[in-house]
Amino acid sequence: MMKNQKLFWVNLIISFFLISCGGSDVSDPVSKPYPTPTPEPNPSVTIPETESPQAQGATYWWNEAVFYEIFVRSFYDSDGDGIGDINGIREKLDYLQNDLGATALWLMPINPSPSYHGYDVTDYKAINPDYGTMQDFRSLVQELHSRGMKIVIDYVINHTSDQHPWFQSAYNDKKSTYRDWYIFVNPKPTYTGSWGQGVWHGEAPNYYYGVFSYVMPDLNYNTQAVKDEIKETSTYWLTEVGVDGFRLDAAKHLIEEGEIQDNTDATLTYWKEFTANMKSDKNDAITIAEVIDGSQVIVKYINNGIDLGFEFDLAGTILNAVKKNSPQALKSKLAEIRDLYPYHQYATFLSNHDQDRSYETMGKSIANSKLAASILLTLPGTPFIYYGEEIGMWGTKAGGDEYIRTPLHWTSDATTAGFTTGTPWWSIIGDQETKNVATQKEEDTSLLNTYAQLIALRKSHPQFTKGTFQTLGVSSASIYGYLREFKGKAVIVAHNFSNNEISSPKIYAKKTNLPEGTYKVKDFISGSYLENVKLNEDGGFLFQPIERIGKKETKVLLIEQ
Ligand SMILES: [Ca+2]
Ligand SMILES: [Ca+2]
Repeated sequence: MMKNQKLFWVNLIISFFLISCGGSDVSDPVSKPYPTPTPEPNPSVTIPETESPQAQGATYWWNEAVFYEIFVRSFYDSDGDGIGDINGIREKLDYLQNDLGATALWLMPINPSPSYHGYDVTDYKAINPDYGTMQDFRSLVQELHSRGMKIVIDYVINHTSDQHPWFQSAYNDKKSTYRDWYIFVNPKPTYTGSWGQGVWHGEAPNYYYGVFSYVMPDLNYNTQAVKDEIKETSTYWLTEVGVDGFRLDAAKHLIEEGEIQDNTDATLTYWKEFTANMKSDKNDAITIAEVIDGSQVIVKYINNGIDLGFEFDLAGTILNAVKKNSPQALKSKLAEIRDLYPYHQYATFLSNHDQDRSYETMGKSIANSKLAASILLTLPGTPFIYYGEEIGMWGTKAGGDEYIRTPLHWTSDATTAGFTTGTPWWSIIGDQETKNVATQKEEDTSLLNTYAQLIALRKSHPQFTKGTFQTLGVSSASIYGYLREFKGKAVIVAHNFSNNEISSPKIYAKKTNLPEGTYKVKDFISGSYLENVKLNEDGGFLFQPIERIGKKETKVLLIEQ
């Protein structure tokens, strides 16, 4: 007792001393004052070259959009048959718009199809009866538009289903008017497709071409009637149903030139014609191409009328960089992309319905998932979020693609996850106790609320959507810092890729587009103002705005005069 009493008094005296001294020597790092900022480039410090400010370019509505990719079968079931449907999407629009903040939807195929995924269509102008009716879809489009949201549908026109009446007629009747809508040959050629797959299917004398599968015969775009039909179909969806554009499935496989089957000149020419027709139907309609290829190839499509292409290499690079705790590869990939594409004209994402879920790829780490989301939502380009990514759903393709397309977890319910009142079409994948919308909505620091916060930040600051991008110098190789600037307002984003906390990083730029002067610095997350930063006549600066950046943490600093 005596000893404890003595300790009490010692502590009290120390506490009093520290309080009266302003706590400057307290070992608790939380109360440590910020290091003395260096207000302007210090001549004694050699500042390494940093990237020059980017020039501003034209942007479009989709540059301000945040897209959400929906597999309708797995999103939400409105009628208890265990299959997600169009009315289910309508019921969840408050979640998408208000809780998450998405502004546009991409629906995976909604046309009738014999497969569960729908990437083999049997009627291009109808709705899959599993998902509802055309009236349901029209109501969804109407409601989205009344909310100021956009909708894009998957347009799967490289091939049809082998069950499509066109193909049935063409295969069974050599004299069919649909015979030249497909590619029939006899004898069977010996060459294979670009990944070694067999591309010739059927039996003599009806060998036919199908780049993906015998159940997906390719349409023959050397036949004018096919082009006319597909053009008329796109006009129907744009002008009569009112969709805002198309995600173009398998865009690089459209027209073969003999054994050259991918990315042919004829394919590029076709898209140029297709997009021109589309814009004459609806001038702000968007096309987003799925070209699974390198950036150098994707950009050819952008230069031939397509609005956006999914940046597959960038997606992989973001996930790898986060997993490997180093931003270096991401820095060079982003520099390449910015040089290659028209200003900001690319679609960014982490993973889609054809890839292992991003949470899985990054080692099932919520910290990694938050960092990846922070990168995705602060970069230029148009971000796409794959349903379930925002709550950390897992799943790999190893057992089949169904495992990356399982029902979305709305609640923690063990058998339905709140997806249906019936039996879900595919089992709940698990982890729904915490990886569900209802639970994560209630937790301020959940992955869902991290997405929501970043989306809100992006939408309220045009620096992110329309602003320039400039890599900053940072005193640690584990931190990736960049400046996004628009009309004299800027944001500094700093991501710590390492698994260690980093103290007092220096952040600098030799030159920026910002005018000389003193700027306020606000930490977006905490809402508090830090020390001001002074910019020299070149807009250059060197400062130490933050005392520390936690492991895998992102700091967002708003810089305003
Ligand atoms: Ca249903
Ligand atoms: Ca083709």
